[in-house]
Amino acid sequence: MPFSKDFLWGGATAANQCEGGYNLGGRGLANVDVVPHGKDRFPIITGEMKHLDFDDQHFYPAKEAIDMYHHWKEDLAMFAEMGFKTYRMSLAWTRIFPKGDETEPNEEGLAFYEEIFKECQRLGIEPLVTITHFDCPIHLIKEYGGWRNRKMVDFYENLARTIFTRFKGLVHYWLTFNEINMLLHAPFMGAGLVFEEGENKEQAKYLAAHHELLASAIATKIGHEIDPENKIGCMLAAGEYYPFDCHPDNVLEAQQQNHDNLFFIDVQSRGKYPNYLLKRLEREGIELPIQEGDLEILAENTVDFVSFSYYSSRVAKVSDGDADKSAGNIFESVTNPYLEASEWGWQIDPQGLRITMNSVWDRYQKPLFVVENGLGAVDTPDEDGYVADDYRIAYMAAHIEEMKKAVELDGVELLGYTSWGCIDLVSAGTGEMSKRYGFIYVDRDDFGKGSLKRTPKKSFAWYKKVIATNGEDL
Ligand code: BGP
Repeated sequence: MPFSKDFLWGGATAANQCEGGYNLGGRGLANVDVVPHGKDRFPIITGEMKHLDFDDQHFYPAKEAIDMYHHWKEDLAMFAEMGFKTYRMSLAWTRIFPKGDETEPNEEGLAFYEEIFKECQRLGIEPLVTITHFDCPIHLIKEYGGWRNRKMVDFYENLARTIFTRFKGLVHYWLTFNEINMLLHAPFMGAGLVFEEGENKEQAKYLAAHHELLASAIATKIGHEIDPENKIGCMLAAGEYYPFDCHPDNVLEAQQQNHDNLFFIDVQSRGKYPNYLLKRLEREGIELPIQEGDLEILAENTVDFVSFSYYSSRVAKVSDGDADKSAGNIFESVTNPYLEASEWGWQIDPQGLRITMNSVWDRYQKPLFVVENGLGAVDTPDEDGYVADDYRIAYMAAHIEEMKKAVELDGVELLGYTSWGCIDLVSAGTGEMSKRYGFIYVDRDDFGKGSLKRTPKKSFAWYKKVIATNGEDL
């Protein structure tokens, strides 16, 4: 049997994509609340367009999302019915610190999550909690400029200390930042950055990167001090870059693009900035805002495990200006002619999961955790609301099969697997509801219409069987 008996099967969500209740329970506004659906979404999430408030011209899907704020108990019951051993979710920072810079937390927000964790415990589901998933209080963006400001480290530390203390014994698995490398591609989502006219954008991103890495290390330290049982991980938007062909230029290009993604994890897992990054930043005249003592903090507080999302591999080619491009997780890549693609143009490469797992394992020699993987597809329910999503089952079975090989044939150490969007939720990239990932259909459309009724899809029963057989029966 490739997977250990305590292998953590489950599913993943993020507060901003499912919770809703944006103005309830004393919650403050967050960056993700004001990101609309539609054509302005992309310039906003990349920090190119300033949009920090609601207006009448846009629809804001995160405001209500799938209203998990009111449906969480029913949703957890369905996850338990599938046999989930773990449930990955994130905290809305603004439920706990509505503005972000308060010293005292909002009790209502803490109580909300405490109830969820207690219910998880009752159901035998181990929560896996992402402290920040594309989430930053809007007040911290307006007042401090987001993560380019070092004060963010203190605010995050306060958040981390508060939650580690309050949820001690209820939560044992933590991720500090979702897809930390996404900061370079979606800086408003990843770091609350909105670029000023004429600002050196690369410089701003690396200021934010250092501050997040430092905050992550400090949180890891505090988490371990408060409860030595805590397992704290980093989280990478993974997907190996393949060279377009064996031309050494393309092989080198792939290596360099892999470096750009991996440097965050190098710091979090190995405890120091890699030379390749320091040399490049030096050549480009970009400075890291390292202060006395920072490097020691990074060195002394590395993560316990390395988690990642995997949707596709990527392809690197020098001077790829005229190459065919395929859509991907926020950023596009050169098209791989050997692969099919999803309806949203994301290429499908199950073997790439095995390849990626091997690379990450070889590099860090720490247990891995696949915390996102899945297929965003259009689902068409029949008159009873049932979706026969064989395409999703095929996608997941193929990926789990390759994951199995990585464990069984290659000896990669793996803690668990949480599929992305185990219940339909709002897409991070597009803001659509129609890009569905779930085992559970949620009746809601791209503009917020629908009853919010939950209905198991065909994949629900399939995943239940996968978990029951510990991945044997796919
Ligand atoms: C990752 C994010 C998730 C999720 C997923 C799918 O980048 O961590 O939040 O949304 O991608 O992307 P999308 O929702 O754009 O289909």
